[in-house]
Amino acid sequence: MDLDAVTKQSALHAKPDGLTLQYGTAGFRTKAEHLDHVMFRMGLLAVLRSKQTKATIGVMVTASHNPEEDNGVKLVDPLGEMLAPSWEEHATCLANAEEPDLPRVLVDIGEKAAVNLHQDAFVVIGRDTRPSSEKLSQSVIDGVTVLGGQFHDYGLLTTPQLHYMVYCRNTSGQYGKATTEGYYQKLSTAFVELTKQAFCSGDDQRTLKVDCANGIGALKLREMKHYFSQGLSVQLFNDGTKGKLNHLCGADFVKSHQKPPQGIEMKSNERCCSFDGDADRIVYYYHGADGQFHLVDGDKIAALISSFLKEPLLEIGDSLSLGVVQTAYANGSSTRYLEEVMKVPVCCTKTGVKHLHHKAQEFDIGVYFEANGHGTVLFSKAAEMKIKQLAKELEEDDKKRKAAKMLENVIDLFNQATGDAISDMLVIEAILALKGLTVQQWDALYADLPNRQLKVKVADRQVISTTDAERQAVKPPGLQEAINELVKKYRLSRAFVRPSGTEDIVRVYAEADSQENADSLAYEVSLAVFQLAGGIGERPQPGF
Ligand code: 16G
Ligand code: MG
Repeated sequence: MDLDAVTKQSALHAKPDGLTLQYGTAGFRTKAEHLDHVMFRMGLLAVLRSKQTKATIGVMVTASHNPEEDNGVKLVDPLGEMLAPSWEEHATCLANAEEPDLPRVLVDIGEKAAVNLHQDAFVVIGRDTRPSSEKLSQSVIDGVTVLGGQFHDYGLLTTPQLHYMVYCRNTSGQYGKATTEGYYQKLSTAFVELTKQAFCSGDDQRTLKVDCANGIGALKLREMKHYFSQGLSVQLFNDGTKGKLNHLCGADFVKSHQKPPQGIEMKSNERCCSFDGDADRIVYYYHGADGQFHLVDGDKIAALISSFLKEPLLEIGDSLSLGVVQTAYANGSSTRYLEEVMKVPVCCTKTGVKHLHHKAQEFDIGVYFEANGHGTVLFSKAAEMKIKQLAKELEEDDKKRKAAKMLENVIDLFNQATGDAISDMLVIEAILALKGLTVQQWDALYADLPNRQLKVKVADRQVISTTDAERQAVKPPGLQEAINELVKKYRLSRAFVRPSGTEDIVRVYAEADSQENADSLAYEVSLAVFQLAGGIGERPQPGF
């Protein structure tokens, strides 16, 4: 390592004194103007990680669903997965080192992680459409080059596309071609194959309105839609030509406000969906004939997909295990439906894709979705091989072979590297077409329990710590007991609190038998947090 060169270059990306940031749930995220040094340093870190793993590492510049003024960065590990936890710590140390300490911290990481500095390094970079992203990705490149790493800058990409590129490059192209063209082709081919047997129930069924959150999803879906236009026609809204990124639109807005985004025309019973700002989340929704808004969220996506998968899996023999992974935010009705009606095992993990992803790997086929629409289905290598073999060796008209073929296309259609709004959308559309289901019929799988999410400002959100997949607060003393007492007051109720991993706030979740009760419970729990966990600013108020 040429540490003098690092020091010189770093002076051009100097860290503001005293600023400390944490590698959070999905990397660093804050106001874009505070991130130049972090980007440069993540370029450095990506080189070390690449040398250590002897593989290509990805760096994505995005702040997902957060406001346009924010930005962020996360590293992608060799198999398209989130950065390993021990390296998150290195990332935090490196980002927070004061300028004079930078070389020492860099050497330290190299030693602790046993990095062979003579190894070559290769880093791929992608960015979203934020005005700040281009300059920030240049800072990443500066970091990569000063340590002698090679790089390929993909420019504008969705986050899942960058994960895909990393995965392709580290499996010598076996997973697919590491280009956007390769991505479009792989997914579209699987989609077209899968929907071949679909009963064509008129044009209405094959049209989908997509709110792209004024983000990167619009650009990529516009490029891609010609590849699958025979099977599905998508109409893009909030495509970035007018509105502001994530402003009053996008999956996060729709899910948290439980209302439609601005900028989309919805007729009753039309199927619509929203992506978030970097296109790794998707939620569906529609207006019922009664004019009411209906949200079809990540939990219902998981229910649709797992009920669809059960049939072909049974057909090929039931030796492959199927499981669903959720977080504490999963609606109680969805968990009950999966366990009691579908008879599928359900696990609960902490919030954040890496936790779900990890747990899903314990099954042959692991369906994981957060309620906010972030998720995918993972097939173990053994399951994939078994399915592919059956699809090849059985007789043409064998029912078992048809089931295996269908599963094979499903494997190809899911972005196995991470949750992906585009890939999930195509899977959902294929299932609806194959099953001849309308969005209302899908929504009717079960009825969501009314729920409410709130935020509480506290002086230090770390005073709250949780256990049992964030469903129980162990600190501060008395908080969990207070929550338990409040929950007892309502029917079918549940509530939990957790410090956000992406914002400086505490999140409160409550559900109950009616919206009014869910709202009251959420308010009362917020008040308990405010009182027991050092609330600041205005006290929580009742009513929404
Ligand atoms: C990040 C996570 C998302 C999670 C959210 C929770 C990834 C790629 N993204 O956006 O999965 O739902 O954080 O945010 O892991 P919170 O901690 O602020 O509630
Ligand atoms: Mg996102």
